Amino acid sequence: MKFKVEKMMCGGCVNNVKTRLEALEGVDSANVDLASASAEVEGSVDAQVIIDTLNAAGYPTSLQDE
Ligand SMILES: [Cu+2]
Repeated sequence: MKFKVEKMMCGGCVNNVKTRLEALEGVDSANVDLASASAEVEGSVDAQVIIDTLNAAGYPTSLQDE
């Protein structure tokens, strides 16, 4: 699944988002990219869980069409 993740400003934000995603149950891997403001998540987690988690962390997130 690919997500648009807004308000990431630096490498610290990227690491923060990546750590939060990989802490979620069902997430196998998360690749977060600052330049394209996106996150690619592999696993069996529900997209809404990702969106809620990152929104709560201060990064407005939405599912991106393939
Ligand atoms: Cu930052």
